[in-house]
Amino acid sequence: MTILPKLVEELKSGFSPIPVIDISDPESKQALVKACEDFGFFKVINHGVPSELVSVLEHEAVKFFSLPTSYKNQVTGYPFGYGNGKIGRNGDVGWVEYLLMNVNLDIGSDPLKTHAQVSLCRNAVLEYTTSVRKMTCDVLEMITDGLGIKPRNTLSKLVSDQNSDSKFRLNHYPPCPLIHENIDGACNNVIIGFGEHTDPQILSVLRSNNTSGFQINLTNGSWISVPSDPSSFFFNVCDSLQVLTNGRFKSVKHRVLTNSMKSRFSMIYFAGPPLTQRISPLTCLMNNEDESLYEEFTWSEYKSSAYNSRLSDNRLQPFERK
Ligand code: GA4
Repeated sequence: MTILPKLVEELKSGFSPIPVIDISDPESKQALVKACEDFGFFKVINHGVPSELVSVLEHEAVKFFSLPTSYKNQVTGYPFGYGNGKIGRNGDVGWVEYLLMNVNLDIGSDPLKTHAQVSLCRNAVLEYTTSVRKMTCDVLEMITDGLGIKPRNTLSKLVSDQNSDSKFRLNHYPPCPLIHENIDGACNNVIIGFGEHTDPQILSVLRSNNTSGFQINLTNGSWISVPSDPSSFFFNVCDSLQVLTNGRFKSVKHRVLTNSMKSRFSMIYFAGPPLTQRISPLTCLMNNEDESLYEEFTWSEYKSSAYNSRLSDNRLQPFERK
């Protein structure tokens, strides 16, 4: 056994290497920084988000996805609204249906506004995202403390700004009965729910029901499954936070595999900055001899570039300094 023998043994025994951070404990800040450096991913417990907000929203999501397709298809307004099978506009597909919306109702269109039957869902989203945004700001402030950056709202203010461009996504991965046959005749279920990608924003916050399928890519290139935990939140470091830390934090590649038996429901809050925000490495994190690895961009420029990319593209590459 040559490949990561310890990790393989640990995974077999049900152990998960994913960092678990108790954010009610101020001592967790160093562990948080380490998780962002080593994995770009961590699970948060003792988060303070009321479980009723989660269950009300999950209930509304299940109700929404069980509506007739003809109704769901009316919730349009690309890139927002309802989508089924297609991800983005550049040919990516997945075994998933979703509802994507702006968190801030003052920016862009609100695809749910005109759909009476789903306005309940919108109310649940507002209450949920308000609470999850607060948790996200707490996490960002613990991160700045852990990095020794002052003031402690250096990162959280990008997300709490009233013009912050944050998105929210409900995903439904229906059970996928398709079985793929390998060349040697062995069967395995390898249908992709949502293909591998990194998220463009600062942090994204995922909560799912008890159906597994989510995987992250480790820095050595291997994929590991993230055991589902409906009472916790999973945080991804996204591209913009990688740039703000000049590559010290890793924007984690992730994907979702389908399950042949059970539906997976997930809700993701994508914490983004205001459109006009300039993104470049924080000078307080740079030593004299350090050079910026990236050209400065505004969040609006990065988004335009992202929407012209394929899901699995390395979206930061065009912004890397030569
Ligand atoms: C990935 C993260 C979020 O889900 C998302 C996605 C967006 C979309 O589904 O509209 C993108 C994808 C995501 C990055 C590249 C482009 C845009 C699909 C796609 C192929 C809402 C986001 O902000 O970027």
